[in-house]
Amino acid sequence: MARIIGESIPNIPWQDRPAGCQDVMWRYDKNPVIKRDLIRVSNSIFNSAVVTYEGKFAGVFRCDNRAREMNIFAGRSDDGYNWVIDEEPIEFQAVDEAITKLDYRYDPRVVWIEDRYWVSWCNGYHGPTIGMGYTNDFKTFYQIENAYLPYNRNGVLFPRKIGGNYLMLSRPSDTGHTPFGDIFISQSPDMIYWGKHRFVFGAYGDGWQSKKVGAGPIPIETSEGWLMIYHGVLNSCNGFVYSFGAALLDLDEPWKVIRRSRDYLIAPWMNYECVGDVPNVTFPCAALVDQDTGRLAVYYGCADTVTGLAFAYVDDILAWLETHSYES
Ligand code: BMA
Repeated sequence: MARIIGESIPNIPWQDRPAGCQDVMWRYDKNPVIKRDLIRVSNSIFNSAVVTYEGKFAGVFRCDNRAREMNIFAGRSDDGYNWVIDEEPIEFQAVDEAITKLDYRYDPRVVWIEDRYWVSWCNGYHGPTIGMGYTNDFKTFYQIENAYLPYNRNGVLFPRKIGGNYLMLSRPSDTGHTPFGDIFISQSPDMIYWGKHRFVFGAYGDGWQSKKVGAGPIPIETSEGWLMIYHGVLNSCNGFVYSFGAALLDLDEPWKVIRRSRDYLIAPWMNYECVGDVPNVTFPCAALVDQDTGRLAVYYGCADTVTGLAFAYVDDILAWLETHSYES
């Protein structure tokens, strides 16, 4: 069994693999776990980030409102299934109002590093770039400088420094729906100045990840390498189709790819993934991992409308990568 370097989450949301299911990852049988109208103002609640907080759970949620404005909201849960999400979006305290001026915010990720929860998201600043902030209590949030020049999306931090620097995956982008997209990694000594940009991997083949790829949840540290769950996009005759798979990155030099899945783990199959504001989208932004049992719970946006939950064992994904990778 691979060793997982993370936290013990005995109360992780979990259902055993259904009888007869041969898939590496399976869905929560009561999906969607978060419905589109959980709060009064929401049109949709989807690509969202969940972490452990004081023995329970908290998160930052993408809620588009009924004017279809994209923003991020804080929420809390005792069990990871039932959520209370604030009715008002996060209001960031900032060093400079030029930074907090709101165009839009979406697709948050959250990670505990050292002494605080860091939040990254796609931030509208003369086009999409990576917004950065932090909180300790999911009540007061502070915003710092954007990580990059526009245009960029899917900024995903590693949960610890590597080689003395913070590391972040991202996906250089454009102003629109981006018909391309490869994953890069950047380093920073202080979460403000980002450099040493390296290519990790790009769109590949003719299938589910042939148009573009982007990082998903915070990478999971294991004795075998960083387990990274990422989304891939197929450009079908009926538009983009978003699925997700997994890759294994080198522990010390995570721009070096050990394996990268040939098959997807989850693709839009269920009605709530195929029908919604944007059909055929499964878009993971968060994962809880229990280091003691290897249980993994992934939160993913479904059809840009609701949030789903899916389960797997980290060891099963690592074993599956050995037989279902492009490198194998
Ligand atoms: C991407 C992002 C995601 C969204 C996806 C599908 O470019 O905008 O927020 O889920 O498209 O619409």
